[in-house]
Amino acid sequence: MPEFDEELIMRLYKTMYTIRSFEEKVSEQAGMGMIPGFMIHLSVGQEAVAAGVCAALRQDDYIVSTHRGHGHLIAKGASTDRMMAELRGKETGYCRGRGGSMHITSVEVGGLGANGIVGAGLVIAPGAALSARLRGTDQVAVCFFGDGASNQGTFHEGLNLAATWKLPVVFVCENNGYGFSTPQSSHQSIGRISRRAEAYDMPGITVNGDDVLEVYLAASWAVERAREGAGPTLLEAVTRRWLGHYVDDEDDYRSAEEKAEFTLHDPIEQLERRCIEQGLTSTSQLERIRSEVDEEIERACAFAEESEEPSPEDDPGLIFSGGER
Ligand SMILES: Cc1ncc(C[n+]2csc(CCOP(=O)(O)OP(=O)(O)O)c2C)c(N)n1
Ligand SMILES: [Mg+2]
Repeated sequence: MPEFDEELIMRLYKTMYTIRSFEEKVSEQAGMGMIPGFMIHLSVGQEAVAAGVCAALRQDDYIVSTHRGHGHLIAKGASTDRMMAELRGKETGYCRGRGGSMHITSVEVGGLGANGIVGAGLVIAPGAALSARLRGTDQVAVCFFGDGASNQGTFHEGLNLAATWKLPVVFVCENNGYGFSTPQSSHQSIGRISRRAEAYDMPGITVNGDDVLEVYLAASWAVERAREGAGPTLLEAVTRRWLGHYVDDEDDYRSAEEKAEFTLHDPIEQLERRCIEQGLTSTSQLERIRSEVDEEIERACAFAEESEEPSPEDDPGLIFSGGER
């Protein structure tokens, strides 16, 4: 069982705070019309899931993300400057400005893509895991998906195949209680999605997705199990999406009282309190991490701002069609 040493806790804290700081900046810039498109999905409030799960992974392990994927990629080690450039549609972005928020990825850190198709990753991750087995490596593939996605056919296909072939996959359900505006109680008859694991004879675990240490412990167990060849796990992390479904969503389907509750469960503040109470760190050390991260995000914004727009002559559509449209 992994130990919670100070280095690990500070790393988890820094990752969560980087995701928060990055996305708050994205929200601000989207509001100013600086980010092309309106389909920008933020994960503010859900940072502990990405941070806790990815801390249990190696650089060469895979993650398959969702439409709400900035946090997953940051937690897996992507650089915030190239991410910010991608969101701004610049040539220096991870996908040379062609992917944007919903299709961003970095293969170098094991990212197999964000995806606009809800539930698509549930069949991509078993494929990545199968490739690892066929190549004789011990890589693991993590699939992030939402509560809404757990009703897609791909959920059942992906879990069934992964369990039957004992593939090294960890299925991580970020249960934020909503599929867009539909509350979980209106889109499925069960409360705990992890119970569905029973149907595929794999372990199903539900954790408090606001508690990064709990997420990390459960993910470490599932990743180790997958790596040793014991097969997949369904890990459900119960969490909260603080903001609208996407940046322009008015979010009028949730009451003011419900929204006010969210911040009481802030995963970053919870870890801060725990660290101070247990004497693991000092307030000034945490402040130092936050100001370093804020500076990093400012540099990322400047990098994106100064980067070139993609050139029309270099349009991949033109290249693939030999210059003809
Ligand atoms: C196959 C498919 N169906 C519907 C949509 C429209 N859509 C986009 S996000 C979303 C809700 C997804 O909910 P969930 O899986 O819980 O993820 P969350 O947004 O809560 O992170 C829907 C229905 C889509 N993009 N793809
Ligand atoms: Mg959801």
